[in-house]
Amino acid sequence: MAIKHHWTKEEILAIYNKPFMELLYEAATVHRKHHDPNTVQVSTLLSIKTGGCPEDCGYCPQAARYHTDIEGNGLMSVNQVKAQALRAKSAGSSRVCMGAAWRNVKDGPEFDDVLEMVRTINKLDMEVCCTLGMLTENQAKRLEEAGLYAYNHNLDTSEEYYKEVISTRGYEDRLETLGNVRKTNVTVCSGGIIGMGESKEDRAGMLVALARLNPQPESVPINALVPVEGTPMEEQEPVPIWDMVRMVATTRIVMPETQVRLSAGRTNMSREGQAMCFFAGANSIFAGDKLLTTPNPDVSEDMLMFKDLGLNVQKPFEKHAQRKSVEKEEAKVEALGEKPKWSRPGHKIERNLEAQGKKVKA
Ligand code: SAM
Ligand code: DTB
Ligand code: SF4
Repeated sequence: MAIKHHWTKEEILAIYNKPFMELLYEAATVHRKHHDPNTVQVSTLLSIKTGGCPEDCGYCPQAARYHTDIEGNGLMSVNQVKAQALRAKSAGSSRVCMGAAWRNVKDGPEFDDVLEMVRTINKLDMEVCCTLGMLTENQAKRLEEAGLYAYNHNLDTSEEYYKEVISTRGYEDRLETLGNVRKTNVTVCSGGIIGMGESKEDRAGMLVALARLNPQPESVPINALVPVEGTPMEEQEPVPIWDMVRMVATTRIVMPETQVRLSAGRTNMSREGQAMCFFAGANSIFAGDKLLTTPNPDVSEDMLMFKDLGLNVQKPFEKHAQRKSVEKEEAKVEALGEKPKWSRPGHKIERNLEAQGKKVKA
């Protein structure tokens, strides 16, 4: 089935504003067509470099200019990271996402260490994701060579509202990094935050920007703002669960193949609220008692919730394996001289065909 990219803000807003039950039903229907509704991916976050960031993101406790209580650290060692990854694996995680409070990646010994961390986690048979700020094309390539599976770089909100939240970089900078990641085989993880004082139009605007990417991001994290004392957003009201479910459902409908991740903010959600999010199409969570610097539900509580809901934990590289079988199908169709219907320009499928010496049709 062809993926629609040319969504308008009005179309997405109309979906977001549907009567709740209709929205839920429609999203659940799309979800079932594209995913196993009883499987959820579990990722673990690891803050490999905490605090002291020069950026001014209004939501972020790690920005040096805000006076928050977090304890800043230098870059973790490869051994520390390996130990944490093993802990995450034994707790059931299939992916480790390493976050650094950097504006952008700088070539040098610290980046070399991060590349070694990527190689090390890869050897543990886990998916590795990084979120390190802005990247050049060459840095994206080096991460790819080290075996990076995904790069997280959020658009966070609409282009219009972005200026209200961050002044030290622009939307274009974010899109440029996403473009650099897309030049490699590393999958793209990009989403945003709700509850920062943005309008519904801004929420729809962010989804337009993400859905128009071609290919759409392989994963989209939906965060509810965790208001942290000392940041400009410390007094924001908590996100109503209905808004979270609407946002997840709308994301699912406009990006049907994407893995939608219920990200920050789960400590404020009931199990019933989270169950509605899973029904509406969320199929990934961050597990572990800490996100990057703020609390997250207890892993044992999460596993109990999975048991009660009959949810299974996705195995590492399972989605990748699915993509591989699509590649095989494409290669077969290509061999017959037809243009594959699901071919995505510039996507790894086409590059793989090229690598196999097969012609990719325009
Ligand atoms: N420095 C890198 C960057 O900005 O891309 C990577 C780390 S940054 C902490 C990753 C993401 O965490 C942000 O894009 C934002 O979506 C999310 N985040 C940060 N603080 C948050 C908060 N208080 N509540 C919810 N999400 C938050
Ligand atoms: C994402 O979208 N959410 C995660 C991950 N990507 C890096 C980070 C959430 C951070 C929440 C605030 C904190 O713990 O510092
Ligand atoms: Fe720095 Fe990332 Fe936090 Fe912004 S979100 S202040 S770039 S760590």
